[in-house]
Amino acid sequence: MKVIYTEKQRLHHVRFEFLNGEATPCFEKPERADMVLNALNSHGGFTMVEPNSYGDAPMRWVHTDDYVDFLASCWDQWVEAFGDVHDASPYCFAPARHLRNRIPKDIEGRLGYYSFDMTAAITAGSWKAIVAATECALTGVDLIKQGEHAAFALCRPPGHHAAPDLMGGYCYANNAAIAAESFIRQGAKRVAVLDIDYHHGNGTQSIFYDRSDVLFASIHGDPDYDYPHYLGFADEEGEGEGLGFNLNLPLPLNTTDWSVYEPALVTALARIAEYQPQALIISLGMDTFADDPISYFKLLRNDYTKIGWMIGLLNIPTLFVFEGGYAVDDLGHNTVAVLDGFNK
Ligand code: Q9C
Ligand code: ZN
Repeated sequence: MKVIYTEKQRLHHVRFEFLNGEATPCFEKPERADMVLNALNSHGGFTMVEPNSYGDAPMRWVHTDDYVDFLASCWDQWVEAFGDVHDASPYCFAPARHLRNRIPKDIEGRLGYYSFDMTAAITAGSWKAIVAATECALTGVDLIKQGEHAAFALCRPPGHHAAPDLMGGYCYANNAAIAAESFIRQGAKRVAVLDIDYHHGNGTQSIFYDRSDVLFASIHGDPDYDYPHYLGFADEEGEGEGLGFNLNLPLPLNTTDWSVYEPALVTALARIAEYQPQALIISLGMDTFADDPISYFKLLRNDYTKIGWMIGLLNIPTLFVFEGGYAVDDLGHNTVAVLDGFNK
């Protein structure tokens, strides 16, 4: 299987995030990709390829122009205002109730306008890495269009929390959504996105909520008790044309081991099989692992082999797009287990 990765993604490295009120080194860090690369190389059977160049035009398929322009210019505006000592981080938010939904002129106002939380700061190299991550996903689509049955886009930063004009949850550009849209623009009538990150893929859901040509299915920790808190409930089924094409399967924290996870996966895969997509995108978050430091499911290494195997049984051209996963010691081997299971 081909793996698309570029070192340019290392340029994005946020220093701190707030966890339980404390400034903590950011969990989403370049070493995550290193661990996956190491495991892929020591396992063998994977070929690393560099992404093609696509620029930021594909980002504008699913994100608004003003948001993409903001991402591209944010760091320079921040440096002009405050220097380059600290990461550009919002503290005040437009989506809050009782406030006006208008785009302010100053950088702090704009950061808050385009953010829904404080976990997506911007650093000097972020923009280049954000573009590079989308290019990894887009290259994966094109490899599949050229005849590969599957590919793995090792994207950083991740993307599934990024909505049309909002960053958050370590995500800026929605790599999986851009890949889905690329399949559609190259002629696919139906594309499915299966999101198995521990956190609900609120951004992907929002992007495709009123569309029937992209089915979104997500298995995740119950948002009544965990991030992203305000989306991802079972009664969100799509709207308009998209009604019936959004499937959320929230599961309980702490008690979700394989015995609870497997039936949800069977439900999601059955819905995807019924939909008969021409391409499948897996938002591959590995934070469902028992030892993940910020998540509460109890999946184990061999469960990942079963997940990959079950996805492979659908026999649909499949692009894996890397999302979350923060237990760095096991992250690489767990990721390889999914891909290995898929290949069995
Ligand atoms: N106490 C991804 O996995 N912080 N983003 C949660 C819960 C934000 C996760 C803290 C988690 C974002 C791509
Ligand atoms: Zn996650």
